[in-house]
Amino acid sequence: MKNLGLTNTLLVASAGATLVFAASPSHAAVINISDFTGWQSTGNVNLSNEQAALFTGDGMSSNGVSDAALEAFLGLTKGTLDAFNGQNVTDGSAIKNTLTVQAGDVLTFDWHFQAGDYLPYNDFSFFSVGTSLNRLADVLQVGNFGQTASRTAYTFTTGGTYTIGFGVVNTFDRSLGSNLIVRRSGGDEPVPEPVTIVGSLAAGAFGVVLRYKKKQQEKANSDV
Ligand SMILES: [Ca+2]
Ligand SMILES: [Ca+2]
Repeated sequence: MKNLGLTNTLLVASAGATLVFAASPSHAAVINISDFTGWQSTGNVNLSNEQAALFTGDGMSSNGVSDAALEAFLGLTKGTLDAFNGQNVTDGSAIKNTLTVQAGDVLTFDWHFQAGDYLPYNDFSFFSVGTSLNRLADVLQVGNFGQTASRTAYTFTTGGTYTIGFGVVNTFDRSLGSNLIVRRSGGDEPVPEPVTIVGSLAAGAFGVVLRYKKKQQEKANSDV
């Protein structure tokens, strides 16, 4: 992203959501998400100015919504998530907003995926642009109970108005939830915060044995 002054920044408010367009000298613009409070959500989601935190169901305290409900919410054809994953997606959470762009515009965001499950339960996180799905990370990539953080820049090849969505889902069953955090790109805070990493690793180390046992007990009740 170009380092431009405020005079070059156009603030566009749409349906309560704020997206910052930092105009570059060329035609294309870099689009940062500056506030998540105006985004629509379904499932178990926490929205703030700085970030959106999305959680799958976990069979205990967290409730997601069905994959069919997620597809309807995001404007995806029914069955898209199962087909995309090649495995049965069961539940999850999602957020969405509408964005009008020109060809060449770039949407940037930081994200962090925490897998709370192990293979073959390939929980995954994604973002959608219109009806196209893009994988962010899954258990297969980060390993059992693993995590990863990255920055994604998506270039729109065609101008228009798009529904932009983010989601995280369970695969095969609805237990051992995973989560996705999305943040505006270019913020001062690292993604994820060091304290969060330490806490997650500690919790993972202590929880792994219990989680395997728990899953074996639940296997007979697994959702399909
Ligand atoms: Ca399914
Ligand atoms: Ca899971």
